[in-house]
Amino acid sequence: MFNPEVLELPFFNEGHRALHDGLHAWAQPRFTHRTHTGDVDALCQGIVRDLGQAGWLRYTVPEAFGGALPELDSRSLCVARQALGYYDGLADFAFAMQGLGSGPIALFGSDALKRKYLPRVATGESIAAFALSEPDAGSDAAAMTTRATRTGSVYRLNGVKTWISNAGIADFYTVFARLENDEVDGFGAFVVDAQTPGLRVTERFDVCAPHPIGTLTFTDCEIPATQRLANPGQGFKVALQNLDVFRASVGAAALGFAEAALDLAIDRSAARTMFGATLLDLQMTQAAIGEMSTDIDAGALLVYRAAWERDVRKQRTTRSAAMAKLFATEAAQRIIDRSVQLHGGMGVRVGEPVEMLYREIRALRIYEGATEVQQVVIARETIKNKSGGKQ
Ligand code: COS
Repeated sequence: MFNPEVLELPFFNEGHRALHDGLHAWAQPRFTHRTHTGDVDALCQGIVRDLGQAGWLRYTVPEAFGGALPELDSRSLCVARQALGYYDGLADFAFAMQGLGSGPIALFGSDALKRKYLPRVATGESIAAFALSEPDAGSDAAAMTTRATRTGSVYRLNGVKTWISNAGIADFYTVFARLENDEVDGFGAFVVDAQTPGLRVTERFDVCAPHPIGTLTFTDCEIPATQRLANPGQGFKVALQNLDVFRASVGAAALGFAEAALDLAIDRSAARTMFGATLLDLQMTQAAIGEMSTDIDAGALLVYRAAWERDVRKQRTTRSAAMAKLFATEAAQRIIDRSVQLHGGMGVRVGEPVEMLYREIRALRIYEGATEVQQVVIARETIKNKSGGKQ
């Protein structure tokens, strides 16, 4: 469970502590075994509805549009994802996607777009999605080929987006495309309603920790210019600034997964007898637990530094958010793998919570910028800082 001493650090205020306590109390009885059976779309829609009704999704939008706090608060997003991740990967996913999908509107939308979309995201009546990746443009996001061709006050979208979480259940998608025939070159960002003619979900596929995901195809899909976020040409920045906010929260979810794995490892080791003692009595086990615990605290410090810098210092957090995601997700993978090892055969038995964690953690090292992308981002920022911003 979340080390309560972390919450006493100066990164946090009473609101964060109350959010942490309230969300743990809410989630604990609901998500008991990490696994779900049944249709993943219906499960996810149900979790969004429940999160909305309980008021937790209000942390994904600003107060003026139905949210809990005046602005998107990175520490609250991280506290919430860490708490939900502790109990259930799908619950974390459902919460996170409301934020990632609507974040570009909260950060860059006109007041009219904010009024139109955000209140229903906060109540869970509307499901959001973020559509950046393409079959040939994942890590290299600027290689995207989806086009938005302008004719007067209308854009026509053509192209394919894939790896789109919530594809098929989302009510709207924030979509990024290369501009054509516009006042400037570069990229645009658009809010596209799921029912817009010319937008189809052309593929659905399964991933190792099930959640709704698939491919979207845009064929002469007409979008009024009023659905554009920011000025023409600013689309790439919209995507990357949104990712700067949510990358730290991916690290927070990984921390929640890792804490669950550590607790399971301790419980299992204490219960398991071998060589005339418990597994927990063996120093080899204690060495593992010492490292797991240290990695979790180190990850928490990086995650909450990034979130605090954004909330309090109001500064761009590209470097610290990349470090938080890189370290916390890689550490969580190591921690969960060790927990599986301490479980022995039980660790690979399908349906065991630790086996589910092993599947849940894997995608976090890939989505919202793979580990290797974070390494490049950190290196670039570090080199730039060293040369006094002259690079
Ligand atoms: N915030 C705001 N603007 C940013 C930014 C950030 N964090 N990072 C870069 N930019 C701006 C740059 O300043 C530059 O602007 P100008 O053209 O005005 O100078 C522009 O964006 C392009 O930046 P850059 O040259 O660094 O882009 P690259 O194509 O070299 O690559 C990476 C940037 C690799 C970092 C980017 O493509 C990336 O993050 N890829 C991963 C994408 C991802 O996370 N995919 C998962 C999808 S969500 S599941």
